[in-house]
Amino acid sequence: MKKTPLSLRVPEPLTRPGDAPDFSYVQIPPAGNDKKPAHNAPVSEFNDLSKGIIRVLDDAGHPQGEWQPTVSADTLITGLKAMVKTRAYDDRMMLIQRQGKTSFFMKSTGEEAISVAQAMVLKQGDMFFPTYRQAGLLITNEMIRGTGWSTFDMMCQVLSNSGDKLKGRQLPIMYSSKDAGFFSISGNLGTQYTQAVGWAMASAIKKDSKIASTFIGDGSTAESDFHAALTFASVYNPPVILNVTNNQWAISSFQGIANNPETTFAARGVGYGIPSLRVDGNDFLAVYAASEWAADRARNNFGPTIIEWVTYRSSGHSSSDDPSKYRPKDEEKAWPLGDPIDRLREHLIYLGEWSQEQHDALEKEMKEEIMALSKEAQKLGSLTDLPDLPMKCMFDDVYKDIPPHLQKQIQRIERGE
Ligand SMILES: Cc1ncc(C[n+]2csc(CCOP(=O)(O)OP(=O)(O)O)c2C)c(N)n1
Ligand SMILES: [Mg+2]
Repeated sequence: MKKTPLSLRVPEPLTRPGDAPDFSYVQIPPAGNDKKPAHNAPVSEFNDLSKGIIRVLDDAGHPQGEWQPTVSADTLITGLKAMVKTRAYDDRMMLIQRQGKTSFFMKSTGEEAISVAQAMVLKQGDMFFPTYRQAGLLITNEMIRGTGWSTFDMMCQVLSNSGDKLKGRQLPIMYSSKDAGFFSISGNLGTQYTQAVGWAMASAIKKDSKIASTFIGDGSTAESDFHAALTFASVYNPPVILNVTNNQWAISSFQGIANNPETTFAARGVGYGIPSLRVDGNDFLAVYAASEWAADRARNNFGPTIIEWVTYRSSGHSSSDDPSKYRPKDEEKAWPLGDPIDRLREHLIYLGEWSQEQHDALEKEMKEEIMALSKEAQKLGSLTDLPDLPMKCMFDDVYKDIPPHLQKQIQRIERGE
C-alpha cells in the first residue's frame, strides 16, 4: 500500500510587503446580528457568539440590536476624550523616544476603545492584570476617578527620571499602580493571565465582591500560561474577565501563527466550558456592552468570560520595530472595522451630541495638555539629561529588611569608596 508522505501545515500570511492589503479572512457580520444571552446561560449558547463578531455600531454610526448598552451621551463623550488623550500621549511619547530621551516605547493606536471602555465599566477596587498595550486603563482611571497614576507619572516612568515612581527598575511603559488596580506589567508574556485567575480565586475565597480582568495578545495565547489559567478558570469558576486582544500581529508574526484557521481565539474558551464572546474591538459601544456583560456575570458569581477583541495594531509593535519589513504598506487604512475614535465621533455626531468643530478642539486641547505635561516631566530628567539620583537609591524598596551584605555595600557608597 502506498504510504502518504506526512507534512505540516506551516502558516503563511496572506500578504507581504509590496502586496495590496487583504483582510478577506475577517468575516464581518452586520451590526446588531447577535443575541445577548443571560449571564448564566449554558456554554452551548456561546458557540456562535465565539465565532462571529458582535457589533453594535453599523457603518453609518447608528447603534443596532440587543447589545446596545444603556449609556448616556456624557459617558460616551468621556470615553471619546480618554481615547483621544491616550492617542495624544502615545504620539508624543513615541516622538520623545525618537529624540533619544527614552530607550523604548509602545503605542496602542487603533486599540484604544478596548482599554478605555473597560476601565469605565470596572470599579475602584477591581484589579487589572494588563499587558503593555493598555495605557488607556490608567489614563481613563485618572480621568474618571482621579486615582492611581497620573499621565505625568506615566511620562516620568517612561523617562526613568527622578519622578519615576518605579525608580528606573522597570522597562519604560511597564507601569504599576496599586491605587488604579493596575498590576505591574511583566515583560514575560502570559504571566498576568495565571496571576489574574489566582487573584480572582482569592477574591472568591475571601467572599469579597471584587473582580479581576486580564489581557493577553493573540500571539501570547500560544504560551502555556494561557492554558493553565483557562484550566483553573474553567474548574473553579472565579470572577475574572479574560480578554484576548487579537490585533492581527505579534511583532512580525501574523495572528494565524498562533491559531488554527478553522477556529477563533474566543472559541477555545468554549472548549474549556467558559462562556466566550468575539467582539468588534473598534466599536466603543460593543466593547462597553460586552465588558459590562462580563463584569456583571462575574459580580453575580456566575464566573469567568473570555472576550476576543477583533482589532488592528495600527502602529509598529514597539519603537524597535519596523512593520514595513513584513506587512503591506498602509495596511491599517484597509482594516475593515475602521478606527475606534472615528467611529465613536460619528456616532456622537449622529446623536446630535457632538460636532466636527468640537472634535477638532478636543484633539487640539489634548495635544496641548500632553505637550505641556511632557515638558514638565522632562525637567525631572531623561536619557539625554540624566536625573540626579543618589546611587544608594538602588537599594530602596527591594527588601523589607536590607540584608547585611547589602548594608555593607551601602556603607561603602556612603564612604565614597
Ligand atoms: C515569554 C515571552 N516570549 C517572547 C517574548 C518576546 N515578545 C515580546 S512581545 C511579543 C509579541 C506578542 O504579540 P501579541 O501577544 O500578539 O501582543 P501584541 O504585541 O500584538 O499586543 C513577543 C514574541 C516575551 N516578551 N516573553
Ligand atoms: Mg497581537
